[in-house]
Amino acid sequence: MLTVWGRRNSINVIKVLWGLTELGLPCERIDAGMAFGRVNDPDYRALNPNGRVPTLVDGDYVLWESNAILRYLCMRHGGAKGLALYPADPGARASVDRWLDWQLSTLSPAERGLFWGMVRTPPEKRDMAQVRAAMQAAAECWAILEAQLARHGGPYVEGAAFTLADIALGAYARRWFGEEVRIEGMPEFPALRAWYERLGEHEGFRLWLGPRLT
Ligand SMILES: N[C@@H](CCC(=O)N[C@@H](CS)C(=O)NCC(=O)O)C(=O)O
Repeated sequence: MLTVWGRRNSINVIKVLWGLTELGLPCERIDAGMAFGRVNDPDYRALNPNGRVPTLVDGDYVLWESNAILRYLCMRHGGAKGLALYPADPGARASVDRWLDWQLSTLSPAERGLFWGMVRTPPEKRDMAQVRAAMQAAAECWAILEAQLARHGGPYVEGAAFTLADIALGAYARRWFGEEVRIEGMPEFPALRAWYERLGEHEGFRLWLGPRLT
């Protein structure tokens, strides 16, 4: 049995849960992080020295870093579905990897202040100048994906096939297009929006990203 440690409102946990749903893999989930605590307990730190979520436990094997977990699930347990999500061809695989790396290194730090400012900060404490700056930074990132989608016509990030790139970026797109985070001046991205709406066809998206963001 696979075990995922992590609260279900964490974007990095959600990516993993969506991946598991795509692959049809059952898991046990244990709440941890923020209000649930646990992440500073010695037994949890032994699993994940960062004290972050998610952590995957697969028998004796333990793994942290959500995108690494997604890759592992595809390679270890995914079979043909795993190869569709994370293709074997080196060029196709590296193209998916670059979006996973880009999500971690570029998109996530850029949009963090928008999500935290609008969803996890009470209105009276919001610094709207910071929120707007984060919105601009996130918009610059989304413009890159808009251009990619417009150039090849979709339907997915890497073209014809739905891959891990759609999961990792789709979870963040939920934070961009969601009503919880809408502020004035957000640019329209038509190709991005069409892709985002297509993600709603996926059960994993509906299950894990359908509920209100918290
Ligand atoms: N790069 C890591 C980031 C992990 C991370 O920062 N997770 C956040 C939740 S999205 C966390 O653990 N926050 C502290 C907490 O929940 O207590 C990954 O992708 O797994």
